[in-house]
Amino acid sequence: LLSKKRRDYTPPSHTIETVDLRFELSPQETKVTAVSTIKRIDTQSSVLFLDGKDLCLQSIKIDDQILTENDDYKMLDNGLELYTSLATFTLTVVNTIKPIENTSLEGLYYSNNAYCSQCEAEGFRKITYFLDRPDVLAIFTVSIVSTAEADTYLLSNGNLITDTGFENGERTCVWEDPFPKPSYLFALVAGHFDKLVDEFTTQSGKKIALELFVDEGRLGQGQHALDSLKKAMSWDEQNYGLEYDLDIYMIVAVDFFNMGAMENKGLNVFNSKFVLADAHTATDEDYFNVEAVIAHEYFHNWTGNRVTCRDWFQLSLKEGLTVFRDQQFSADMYSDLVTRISHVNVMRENQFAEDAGPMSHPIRPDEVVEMSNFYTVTVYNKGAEVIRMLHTLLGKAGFRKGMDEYFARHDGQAVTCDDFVNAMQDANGADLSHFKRWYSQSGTPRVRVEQASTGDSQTTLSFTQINTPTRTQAQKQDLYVPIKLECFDKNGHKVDTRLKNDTLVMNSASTALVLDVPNEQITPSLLQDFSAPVLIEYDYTLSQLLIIIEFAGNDYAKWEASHNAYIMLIKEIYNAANGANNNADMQLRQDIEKLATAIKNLTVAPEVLAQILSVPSAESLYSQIEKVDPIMLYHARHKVVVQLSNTLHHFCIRHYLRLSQNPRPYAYEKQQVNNRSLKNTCLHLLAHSSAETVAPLIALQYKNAHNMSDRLGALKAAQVTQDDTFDSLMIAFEEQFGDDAVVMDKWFAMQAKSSKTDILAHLDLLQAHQQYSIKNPNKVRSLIGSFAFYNTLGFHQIDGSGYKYLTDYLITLDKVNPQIASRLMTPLMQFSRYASTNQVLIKAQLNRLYGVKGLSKDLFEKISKALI
Ligand code: B3K
Ligand code: ZN
Repeated sequence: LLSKKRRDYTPPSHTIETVDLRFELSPQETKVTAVSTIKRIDTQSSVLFLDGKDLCLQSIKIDDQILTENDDYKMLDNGLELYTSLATFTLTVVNTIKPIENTSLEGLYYSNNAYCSQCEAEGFRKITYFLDRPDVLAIFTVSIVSTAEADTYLLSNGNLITDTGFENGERTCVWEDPFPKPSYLFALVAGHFDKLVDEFTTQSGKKIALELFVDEGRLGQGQHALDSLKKAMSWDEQNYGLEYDLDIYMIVAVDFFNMGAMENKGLNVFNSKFVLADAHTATDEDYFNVEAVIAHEYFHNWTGNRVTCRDWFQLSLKEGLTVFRDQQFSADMYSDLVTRISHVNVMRENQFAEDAGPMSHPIRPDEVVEMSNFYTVTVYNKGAEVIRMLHTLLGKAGFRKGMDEYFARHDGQAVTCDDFVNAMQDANGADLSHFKRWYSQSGTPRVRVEQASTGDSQTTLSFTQINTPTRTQAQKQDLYVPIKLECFDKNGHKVDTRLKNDTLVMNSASTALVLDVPNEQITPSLLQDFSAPVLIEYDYTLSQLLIIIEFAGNDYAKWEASHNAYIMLIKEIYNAANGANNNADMQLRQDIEKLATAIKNLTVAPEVLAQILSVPSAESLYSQIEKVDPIMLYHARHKVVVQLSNTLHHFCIRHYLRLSQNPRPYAYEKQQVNNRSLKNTCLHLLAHSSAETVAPLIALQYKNAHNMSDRLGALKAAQVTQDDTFDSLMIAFEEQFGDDAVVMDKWFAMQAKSSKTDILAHLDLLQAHQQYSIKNPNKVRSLIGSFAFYNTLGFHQIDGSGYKYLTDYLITLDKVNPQIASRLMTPLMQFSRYASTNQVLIKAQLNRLYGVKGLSKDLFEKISKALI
């Protein structure tokens, strides 16, 4: 399979200055006419290559001359080659496409009675022949013609300049986007929607019309999205001085969408999951996510659209930066700590795994077969961590100066990650050449921290980076690693480290820190706030972790220490199950007792306590144990949770009852969210205890729930108890929400995570459910995705039937939607972290998949990497 390499970049031979697109819509066959004004850039060039895929060409013209195949142009597998030496010309291409047959949801597709487009990264070539690359920026004018009166909205980017209304059997709307943009930012949506309108006045006094389009009957679920948009708009003005630039901002919510949302200029398309929210149907977490994704797409208007990527290897230029910006925004809107913890968990559960597996790549990849495969946690989340380190190193004001410089230099351009770092560097007079290695190096650095006496009264902490070779990079370099830390003495007093901002900056492979306190008294709290995307290796004792929990001045450090304590205990039980320690159970009881006492003594905010009471997921533990047996790890973790639950029973009951009293009408506001979070964390933990008092509490909470957070909280707790309550609540849930597609995704996910022994037969039944469709990515992710990613006992069955089930599904799904199939493959990709029995079983399935004829590029790229 042909791969593209970053180092092979060449500028385009031609550029397209303007394009007039005309769509004559029909689900079966839509006619597309593209009239482009083209300018030759490379004066040597007599060939223009245009990308095209799954298109039916009708005619092609240069200026007024109709071209003939083979003489004037040649059809190739992936586009067409046009022979011309003209310096400027007008190209007219007419072709047809079949939206209704497009189940890949890339290009223009028709689903739920509406047309919708998705062009990033390389989907525009499925609409017309074009220079479908991000460094060709054109001014788009789009005419949409519909003969269906039911299509109440015909939308595209920019401003509506003509609407003929429905007359003589058709209607035409014309849109003009004054900002030159690459083809991946083009969008078209047409169909019937309900519309919610609002308004925003920018800091310079310009009025912007805000329009939100949702399925009929769902207007009541749209206000939170619009409110979030307004918050994001003012946040970007206040924090980065960035204002919106068109007169109108439209968001459309659709049920069939491959990812979360898409930042098309002036016309965002959203997965309805990230728009629709009301108390009845959305949890606090859903509210949080809607706000974050709305903000993310809005922030792209500057970081992505006004300044875009030169080529797709530079994807992190816009994604890492925009994720960092949305993380900052979420932290400001809600809670710094909880926001940070949720993003750190993503790094540890998903990104570290990706970076240790066959798909490991730098945040700026060097080689790509299918670009869709590189919208990864590495490019997005590790990319954001790299930006965060820049922010740490340059400080808030320095970072802002760099951003200002970046826009001053590059507004309206398609640029590279280097251009971004150079702007940061020059604006601050800094030397970031060493820092730039983060863009080229893959893998998670480990930082080994050792502590030793220096004389009688001093301690040396030595820090050593270990950068292990990955599949594509045998040689690794040391990186620039900022490590935020505090040290405590045996009384919990903070030791003076003489570090600026409590941050030790490693700018070589190893470094040391000398402290004026004897060795046996020192407890370091390392990598506070997850100041770098690295793994820390330091052998804590439980007493040290308890000191941090008790004395650390910041909540992140307390959470991290409790997290490390859980990991330590789970590992001990896991190893004991291997026969290493017969006293393990007794030891666990004693240790949990100590940990529980420390937790009970804390005086922290409810959301902090909720985090501290949350035992790390099994997934985040995989990177902690070599060749892990997932089922054994599951049981070890479960044992720790049960012990914690029994030990903290009264404590949790007390909090639970206190927080359950006199609920106020639901609002998504800090205090309520934080209290609900602690309440439901307590209930979930209580569900693990052997006390019989818990089941009635769960049932009662479900019955009285007046919002989705409490309802789902009860349901999740019921799932832990594994009794009949769970099944009956699930039936009640389905009766109540059966016709709400977004809510039913929660139900499918709960079903998929069930520990029923006949889970595979159960999954078959669920696939036959009337709400389920293999064509709907949300459904596939909820059911098959939740099973493969989170149902440890079901997926890792020792006869390999879980792996086989997923593989069978992938074979079918790949023909429907390769992008979703490729995402769903992830659990198989990470086989090398499991015990050899599991590895053999997974590899057998990968081999089977490899043998399937006509596999998509998406799957093929991943399997070949996994099997090499
Ligand atoms: N830029 C889009 C992602 C497009 C994915 C294409 N396979 C959404 C986002 O990151 O905002
Ligand atoms: Zn993005």
